[in-house]
Amino acid sequence: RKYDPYRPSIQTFDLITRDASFLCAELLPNPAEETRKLALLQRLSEISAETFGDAEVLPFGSSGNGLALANADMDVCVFLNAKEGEEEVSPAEFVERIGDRLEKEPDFENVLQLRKARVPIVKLNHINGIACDIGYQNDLAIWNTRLLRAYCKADRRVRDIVVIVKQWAKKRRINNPYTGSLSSYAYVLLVIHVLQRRGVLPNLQATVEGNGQVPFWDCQGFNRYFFEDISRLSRYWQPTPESLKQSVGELLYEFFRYFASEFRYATHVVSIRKGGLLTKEMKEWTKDHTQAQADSKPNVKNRYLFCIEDPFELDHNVGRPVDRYSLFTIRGEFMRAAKILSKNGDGAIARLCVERH
Ligand code: 3AT
Ligand code: MG
Repeated sequence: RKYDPYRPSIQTFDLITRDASFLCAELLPNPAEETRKLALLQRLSEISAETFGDAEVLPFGSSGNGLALANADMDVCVFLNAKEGEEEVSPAEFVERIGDRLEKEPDFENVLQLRKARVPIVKLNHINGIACDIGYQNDLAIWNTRLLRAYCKADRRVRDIVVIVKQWAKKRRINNPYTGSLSSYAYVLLVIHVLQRRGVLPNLQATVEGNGQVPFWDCQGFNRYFFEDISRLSRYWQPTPESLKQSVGELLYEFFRYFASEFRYATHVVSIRKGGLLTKEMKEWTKDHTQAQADSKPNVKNRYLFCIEDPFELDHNVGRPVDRYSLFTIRGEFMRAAKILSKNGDGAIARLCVERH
């Protein structure tokens, strides 16, 4: 580990840990909200079945991985089982049919069909107060949700750290891929990366039983294998003794310090699949380029300023939305956060998450 002259004392870390745990308790959704989400899921399952016949509706993102803040959107994905001889429903057609149907239902509001998006979805609000995005046949999203959930189960500190980082990113306005910053999904990958480096988390995609060969479990051409049965993880992997002593406060500080001053943005790629760093050259992620999409969808600009490899879709940079300007802002926020946590533990978590205007 790099020598750090600003590293705060154990007492400071303890204060940060205490406040982080209070804030987490405040930010997590209450049981009533969980119940409303389940009811909405049930409702969407019925409507999908009535519209398409054989359909399955699965939650993904934070509603599926246990990392939701209160009032978070719910992401769901619909899977259709086409009968033999039946034509498959295209994403655009799916969005149109389910969107038209939902518009007629009295308990749904603001139904918006995004048919031409790179990933077509329907956005809506349910009158029980939950906002929801409905996607279609996105197997990889289900698998990356399960991977994140497994990491979350592997160590109890993960959830608290992620919740604080998400709250910080939202309040500091650097949690919007549409305006050049990062998705929550990206921040979770960054947290896992730092915890892997610190020996707190294993690399579940390299953890195998038996003879040590990583199997290939195909999902849309990518390997979706990972060690998922966390109750049996201790047979194959142990956290380092040092990592067991680190508090949430210390690990939060480490997270911000790492991306403020250790990570080399110009050359490195964060890869939780490798359990460490890759270089942009190894991945040939050196030149920005515009990628044409099928059927008149808008082109996407691939940028490689902040490189975060998706754990399954290896050619996908989850940091793609980041441009020169937003990178400057995000790095500035990492520095601000590390500085706040290195000073005075008391009240640091509140200062960390002060709203930026
Ligand atoms: P919030 O609680 O909504 O802030 P979340 O955990 O639901 O956080 P996102 O809304 O960012 O996270 O993403 C929802 C899911 O969509 C997570 C992941 O399965 C998928 N996803 C999001 N962004 C990407 C991406 N850039 N690449 C691949 N999958 C993504
Ligand atoms: Mg979400």
